[in-house]
Amino acid sequence: MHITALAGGVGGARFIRGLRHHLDTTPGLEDTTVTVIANTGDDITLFGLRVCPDVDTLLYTLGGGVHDGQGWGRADESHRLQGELAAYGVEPQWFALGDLDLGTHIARSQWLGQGASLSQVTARLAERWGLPAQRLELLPMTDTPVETHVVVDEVEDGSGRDDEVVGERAIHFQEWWVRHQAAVPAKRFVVAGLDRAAAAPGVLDAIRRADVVLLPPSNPVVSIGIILGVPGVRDALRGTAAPVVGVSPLISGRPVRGHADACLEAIGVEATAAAVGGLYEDFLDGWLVDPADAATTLRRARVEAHDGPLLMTDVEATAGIAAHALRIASSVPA
Ligand code: FO1
Repeated sequence: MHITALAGGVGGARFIRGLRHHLDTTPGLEDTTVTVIANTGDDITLFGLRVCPDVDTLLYTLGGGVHDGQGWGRADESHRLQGELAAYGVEPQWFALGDLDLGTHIARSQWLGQGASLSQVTARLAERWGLPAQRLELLPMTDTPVETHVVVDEVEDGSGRDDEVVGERAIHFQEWWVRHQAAVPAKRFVVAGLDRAAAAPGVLDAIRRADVVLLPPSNPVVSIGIILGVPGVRDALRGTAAPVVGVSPLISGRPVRGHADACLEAIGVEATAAAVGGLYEDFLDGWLVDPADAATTLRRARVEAHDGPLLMTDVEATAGIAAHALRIASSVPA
């Protein structure tokens, strides 16, 4: 069997780790191959280095090197180099880049500079993290450089209380997400380069050839939503013979971590499991929500809603969620 999943950062990576654990511990499913299509809208160039946060979160989580408490970055990390940059007053300092993590960004940037594509670079990084041996393929959604930017109000540098709005400005997604913790209202998201991006090699095929397509509980706006914006992806999802099953990223209207509610507010969508499912309803066959949201999820014409515990407390619990999503997929009429 071949499973294809669209994934963003921390939630997506943890879900894929649980999925792989379920497959590896279920007789008959061990040989299942999994293709993960990763969001690259979070990517940022810092200090001349190309940083791909969602790809790296997937690499480290699936490869066993992630800082589990954070969900991103490396375990046993140090920040000596960042300290040197701070001593020199090099900006920005609001994005923590650890010494081990910088190894990934230097390797990626060197290979990109030598003409390798992001897909080729990602495959080389995945090799080191042992993903092929786990029958896991990690594809960036596109090889075209794209970046999500957030449009916010530009205010007069006043006292801070009654600042007068004098316009708008776009800041990089990471500045909004990390430096401002999404506390500055996002007026809209703009993904530079997405309209002329081509799906990376293998991405559309992985959707069309899949036996099952899964949407992990990733951010529906800035992760899944960005992947859906790659030309051809949404059409492939609508056209695939495979059942498409998603897992709600909200429990009782709240994201377990991150700022999905702030992102949904920015696009005028209510922060409910039903509303998020509605964002995917043109291709979704099944939608798994937490029991807390079971009553509020409207049964859409063609989307079967199911409920089950969605808190990914550990790998076993996450494996159970993945198993439930696969059961839903197998119950979808061909
Ligand atoms: N998230 C933070 O909240 N603070 C950070 O300083 C930070 C640094 C960072 C460095 C590399 C990386 O791959 C991810 C990093 N993240 C950090 C997480 C990142 O902002 C988010 O995981 C994704 O971009 C959104 O899913």
